[in-house]
Amino acid sequence: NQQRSLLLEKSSLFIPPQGVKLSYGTSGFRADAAIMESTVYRVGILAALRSMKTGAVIGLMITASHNQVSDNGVKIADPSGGMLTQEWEPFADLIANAPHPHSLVQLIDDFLKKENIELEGGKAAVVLLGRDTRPSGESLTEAAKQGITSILRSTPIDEGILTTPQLHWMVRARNRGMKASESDYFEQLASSFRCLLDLVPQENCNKDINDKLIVDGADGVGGDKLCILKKMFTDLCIDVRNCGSGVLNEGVGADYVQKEKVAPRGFGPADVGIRCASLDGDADRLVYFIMPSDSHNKIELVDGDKILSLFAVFVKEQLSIILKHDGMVEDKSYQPTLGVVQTAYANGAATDYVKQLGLETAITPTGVKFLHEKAAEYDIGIYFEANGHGTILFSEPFLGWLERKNDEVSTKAKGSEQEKAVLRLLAVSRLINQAVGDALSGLFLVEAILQHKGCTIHGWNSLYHDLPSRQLKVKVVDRASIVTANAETVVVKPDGIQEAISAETAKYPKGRCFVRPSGTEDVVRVYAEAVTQEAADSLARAVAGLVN
Ligand code: NG1
Ligand code: ZN
Repeated sequence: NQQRSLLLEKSSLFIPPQGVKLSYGTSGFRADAAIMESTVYRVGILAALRSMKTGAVIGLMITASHNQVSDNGVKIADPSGGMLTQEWEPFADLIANAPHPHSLVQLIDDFLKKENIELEGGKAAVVLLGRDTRPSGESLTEAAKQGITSILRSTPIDEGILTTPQLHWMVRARNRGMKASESDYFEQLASSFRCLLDLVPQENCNKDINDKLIVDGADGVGGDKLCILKKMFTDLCIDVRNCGSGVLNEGVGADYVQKEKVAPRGFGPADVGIRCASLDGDADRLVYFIMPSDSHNKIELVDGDKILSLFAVFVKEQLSIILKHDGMVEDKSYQPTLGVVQTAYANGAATDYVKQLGLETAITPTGVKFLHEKAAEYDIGIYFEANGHGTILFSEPFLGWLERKNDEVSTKAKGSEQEKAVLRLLAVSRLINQAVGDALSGLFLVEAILQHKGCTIHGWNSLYHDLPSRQLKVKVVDRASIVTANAETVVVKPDGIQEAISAETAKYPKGRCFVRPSGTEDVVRVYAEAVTQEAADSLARAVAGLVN
């Protein structure tokens, strides 16, 4: 039939290189850009099928985030704006690795039957495409379009260069019938940020929390977008560096800053003590840092755990103001749940801190999809990876309750603290990306909260003190031979390794250590924590020796 011959014809132009086997990891497919074309083409097909199956707009993002500039990757955004459902990941692996057009077409045929997807009669497919600034992005976008148009009645819409979270946001907004262009995104961020600034308590309005913020754009897409946002405010002092004139992610970016704990390129002694932040290559991660005066470029890292803690304190405060109306009586009619979700990479001190705030905490395996899913179980779910990927999710019932509260207080208690708290949380729900972690919206929320509290980065950083930690990467022959359990905190295969790790860890007071295969790089990651930096380093090295 027509569909079959279209697929055969087009896919014969995208034959996968021999001997390459890719898998849809924690963030889609990633590899050297030179071997990605056929994969991206096939993910284009998958995106079109996913759109038909769900009857909704699907997103396809071409990025390799914090990887080196010569790599590229591709991932799918589901109708909600979240990651592709895990149920389709095996199909993604199958078609990406199908050796020739006939096997590809057969796999697709079988899948269509299994999933009951009608290519004719159902809704036409729409796929939004975005890409980061990698030079390979343009031709890979072409391959994706070819994939999408290999399925009859499927339309690609090329949104050009975007941050990953922008694309996810657009998919979510479109599927909810909301305004969904890039300028709508900027407008929503700007207006909700402005709303939070207007609600800063009087006593903190003119407090000098350190007038300036310096942002490392990783020489990627985030810096450019931040420059656009920044222009929407006259009174914001943001100095954006590493905006694309240097090599993407080379000695710059949130991943580098967080893992190496050193300042990015372009930062020097003149920046000592100033509030600094770093985005990653596709702007879905954000960390802050301070350049101390006493060392070369060793920084004080204010990581995703600290961002999470700042958000948690603020949200908890505002929520309790709302629940305490008429003086001290708590509103017992509705008790929203507030939870914090982290991974094993969260610093032990951070987890202790949020527990001590009285918040429920949960640990999931690495990968946004796991954190996001868990956070969505709460009315307000705050999740962050230590590396700076995270957001705050608000449930629909909670937002409905907040809107009703807003109506109530705007007549009965105009100008009250309660009304302000309601307006603040509503603004947060509009500012912070509801689809996925977003460095830009996260940055504006951090800035708003610091203003609100009249708090400097130093004050924020001393919410708690990180336990010294070390992360190492180990090259192994086959990283898949390491199998973990309990949110990746124990190794169950190969036999004996966990016993050896535990024995090593026991030698260190307050020691904590785990290993897991990376989902984005061909390495095994080792994480160690202990009471001194020397101890954490030595534990990490010893355990790296065990897996090698
Ligand atoms: P892998 O390579 O699976 O460790 C890394 C990050 C994840 C996540 C993904 C996606 C660490 C230790 N791991 O995954 O948290 O952000 O990249 O970008 O930072
Ligand atoms: Zn990223």
